[in-house]
Amino acid sequence: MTTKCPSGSIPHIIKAGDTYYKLAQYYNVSAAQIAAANPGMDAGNLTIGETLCIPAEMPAARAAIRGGPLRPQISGTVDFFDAPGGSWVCADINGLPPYKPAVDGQSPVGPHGFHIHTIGNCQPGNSQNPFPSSGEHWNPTKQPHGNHAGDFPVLFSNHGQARMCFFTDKFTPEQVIGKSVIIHLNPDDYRTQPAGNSGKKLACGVIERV
Ligand SMILES: [Cu+2]
Repeated sequence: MTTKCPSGSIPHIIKAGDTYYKLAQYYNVSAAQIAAANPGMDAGNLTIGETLCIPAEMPAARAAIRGGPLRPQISGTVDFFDAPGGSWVCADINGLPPYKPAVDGQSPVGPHGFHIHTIGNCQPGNSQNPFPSSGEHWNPTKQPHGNHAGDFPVLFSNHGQARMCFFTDKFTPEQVIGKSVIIHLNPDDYRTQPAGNSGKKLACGVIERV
């Protein structure tokens, strides 16, 4: 079933485990607002694949995320909403690799380093050097890594799926249009310079105006 949502609301395709409460947290609205905007829906019996209209502001910018040579099955979105004093950033990513603990001095696989890089070029490259054209971390204020404007919280996978929203006062959505969002293989330690020792690039998306 396809539903056209009124302007000023976001179509959300219902996935396993979705509840009005969880979606309210994810989209930064109230569960009551979601209920009011979807009068025909039974909140206690949501049907996977149907569309809910979320009465939230449309994102100002979005990166469509695609996996590269090391993990082609990754897909998803990172949305950037205008928020007072900065941006509200929401990631919804599928196809992440299974967690692997650190062994033999190698970094664990996941949770995943997650950053804005300077160049909006997601040319996949090869498995030795994925996404070679996406540039370094976006760091307009010349801060150490850990406090780059484009440093994000690590991305936690739940059997391949990650969903997270966070607030940052380090940029507005307008300021990051044309840059890229990168997901790395390994966790970000937020201290190794210049990139947190987060390993190879698994996925990339160019941030575009919505
Ligand atoms: Cu990065």
